[in-house]
Amino acid sequence: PSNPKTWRRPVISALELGGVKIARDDVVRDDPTNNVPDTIFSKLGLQLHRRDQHPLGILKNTIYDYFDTNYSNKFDKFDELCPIVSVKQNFDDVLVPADHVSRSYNDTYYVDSQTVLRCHTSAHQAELLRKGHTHFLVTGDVYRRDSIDSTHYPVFHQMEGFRVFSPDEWEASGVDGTSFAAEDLKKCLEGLATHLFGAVEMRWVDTYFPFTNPSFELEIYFQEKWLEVLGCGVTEQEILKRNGKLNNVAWAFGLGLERLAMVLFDIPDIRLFWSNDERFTSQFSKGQLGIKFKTFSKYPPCYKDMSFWINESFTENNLCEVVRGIAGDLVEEVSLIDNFTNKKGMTSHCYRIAYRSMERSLTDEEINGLQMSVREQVQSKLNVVLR
Ligand code: FA5
Ligand code: MG
Repeated sequence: PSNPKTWRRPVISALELGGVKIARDDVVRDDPTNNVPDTIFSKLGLQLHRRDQHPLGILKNTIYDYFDTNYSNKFDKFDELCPIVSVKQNFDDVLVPADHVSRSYNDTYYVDSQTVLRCHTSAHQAELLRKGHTHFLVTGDVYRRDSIDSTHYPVFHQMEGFRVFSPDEWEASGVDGTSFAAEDLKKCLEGLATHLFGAVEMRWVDTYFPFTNPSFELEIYFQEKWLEVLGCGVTEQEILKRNGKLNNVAWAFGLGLERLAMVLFDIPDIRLFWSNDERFTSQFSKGQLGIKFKTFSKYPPCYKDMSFWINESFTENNLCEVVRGIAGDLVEEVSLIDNFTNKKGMTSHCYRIAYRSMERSLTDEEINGLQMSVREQVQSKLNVVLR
């Protein structure tokens, strides 16, 4: 079929999330404060992390086992919290500054000016603290406008961990609460990494998050590279204070389930997690972490280049959204391959789009049809001038 519309999955008009019915029109709207496309709405409610035979579900259950065993079932587990949250939950409650880039329409999906698709599971920390939970794990789908390549997808999954300590737990140790929590956190996560990977090379990198201090990232050595798999740290006192835990200290972490699953199962491309192809889904079974994915023959990619003069409002995330809106999961990567500014101050970008299906070979006709639609929409929606 050369008409790109024909391979898009039909968009359903409503879905149920944690028992609540959500209409498409409540999430996708023709309204300047809404930037959620149908491609994203169609992912809401799929809950890959709740499928026991799916790599993400298998991984989630294995992490649950680690916490159940080492903390005698003390961690409360949540994996059905609604991904549609308020700006307050997603940003304010975790002290994200008012001018932080992550709040922009370019980075986050807004349902309306006060409501977003959560961009991290940290959005649930405050409410769970207020409800009195002191040890918890939150697993869920998270949404980010982002570039396109084999390890980035606009929907992925995180697991948040949170542990509150009371004064008697660190006072006896002779170190201050913050150092005590930081050390406990690192021990917990190193233990988890060993539980998942066996012996593996890992390293801690200092970083920054608005909601933790100190903050760290854990990297794992994989395919000759260091891969960032989680962020974590000692929770800012302000968050505890606001939510009824004035005299406590706490740690928190947020791990990327796809990143870990790609390493554990040898899954080469993040789009595969969304595949319904039996050659993918049939390779995994409940409780089995060790299985290595056998790639079905890789179909050849097809590259198309496109150059245009940009304007001030151009962003790569907007371009990627247009391309994904047309080609869906047939697009593997969008990369900037040339960039220059002429004497008049006009800037030209050349992007290379890699088209590849993981399930079949694409015909020239199909790809040309896609590329033609991409060119048309890039021009009409992004107001750039094709060269
Ligand atoms: C966060 O989202 C923080 N909320 C994590 C956190 C929680 C820190 C609690 C401290 C305390 P970050 O944006 O780095 O941080 O994402 C966390 C992890 O999600 C990353 O380490 C990575 O494994 C994964 N991740 C991030 N972006 C993507 C993406 N586009 N695709 C797949 N995985 C991603
Ligand atoms: Mg990070």
